[in-house]
Amino acid sequence: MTNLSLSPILAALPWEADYWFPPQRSTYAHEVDWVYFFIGWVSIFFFVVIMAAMAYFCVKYRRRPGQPKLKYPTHHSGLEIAWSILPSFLLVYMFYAGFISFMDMRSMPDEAYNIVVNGQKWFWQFSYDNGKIIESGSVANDANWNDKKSIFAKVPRLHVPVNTDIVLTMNAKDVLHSFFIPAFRTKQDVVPGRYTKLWFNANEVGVYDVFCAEYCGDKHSEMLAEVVVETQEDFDKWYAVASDLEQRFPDPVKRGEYLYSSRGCTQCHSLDGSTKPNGGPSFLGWWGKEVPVDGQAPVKMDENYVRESILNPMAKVHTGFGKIMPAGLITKDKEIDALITFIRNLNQPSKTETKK
Ligand code: HEC
Ligand SMILES: [Cu+2]
Repeated sequence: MTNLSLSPILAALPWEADYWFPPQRSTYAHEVDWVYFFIGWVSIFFFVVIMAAMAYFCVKYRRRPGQPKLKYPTHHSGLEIAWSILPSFLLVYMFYAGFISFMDMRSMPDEAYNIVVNGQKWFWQFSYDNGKIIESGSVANDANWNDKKSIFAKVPRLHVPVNTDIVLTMNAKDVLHSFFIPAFRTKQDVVPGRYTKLWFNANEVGVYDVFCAEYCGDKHSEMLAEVVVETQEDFDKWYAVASDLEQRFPDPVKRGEYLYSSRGCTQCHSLDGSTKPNGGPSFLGWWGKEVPVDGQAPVKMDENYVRESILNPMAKVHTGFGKIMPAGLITKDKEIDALITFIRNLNQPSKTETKK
């Protein structure tokens, strides 16, 4: 894209990027490195030349005993114009090279694969295709996470196809975060109340680290993720499985738990009997009991009540709680079934449903 003709030659030299940085794995990574190393080496070159000349002149023209003080030149227009104008070509080139690759990184490609990124204390969430799949670090029972045993076991993974333009539309729920993929040489602030975008085209299959690059509190350093770059074929396979919750979580309790933690219920409903501030009743404790309801006779909390509460939260409002539960968080019958199983199981663990 950019005509930085020297860069392939320089890229082949041992002192270039790979020695200092992670491998260049996006289409624009080499441009970023080129500008960085160009400025770096120009600075080193002039530093060495100027320091050496200064040291040499200090010795050569030092004042010797008995030597009269010499008159020295005060001004030389030709020299001064030369040392102002010549380096300005270098500076203009530095600006040009940086600006061109910056513009390249900041102009979103027209046709791209779109993924929504949510940053919040202290995890990343990736939503594909109208929220059909949410890859989230808050649930650790995805097969992908089980093959790792460290604290990184819950790291959410952003799956993308190789050699494809990907646009991330990003938003933060609480404070400023920053989405940083060192191997792609790209970084973008993720801001509450505003969407920011970032694009990349990964050029090699592999798994690459993602960091939060904006200090966002206690566990900032644990706000990790990974980008999984795979062939279109592998990506399609992953997508098919990931978008089919029944295949991904064959156990309906696990499926219900996944829905609970990925569709926002966690914000208002606890699983331990406690009431969240400005939230709703806990999922633990009411199953099978008579629930007091505003302006109507009490209803028993059973499958039908839970179903109605999810589809039409205002139909019966649990006394003592506000009319704040949004409708439409879960609408598919199968998903509601799984959630009901999860809530029932929480209150009456059944051996058949939880056994491995
Ligand atoms: C913004 C807060 C909020 C969110 C998010 C929320 N709820 Fe609720 N929910 C409430 C409140 C408040 C009540 C009690 C008032 C009412 O019945 O509408 C309630 C009631 C319920 C009830 C009836 C329980 C009872 O004891 O009466 C069920 C079941 C339920 N919610 C399920 C869900 C599920 C499933 C989700 C996630 C998909 C969810 N809620 C998300 C606030 C929320
Ligand atoms: Cu952060």
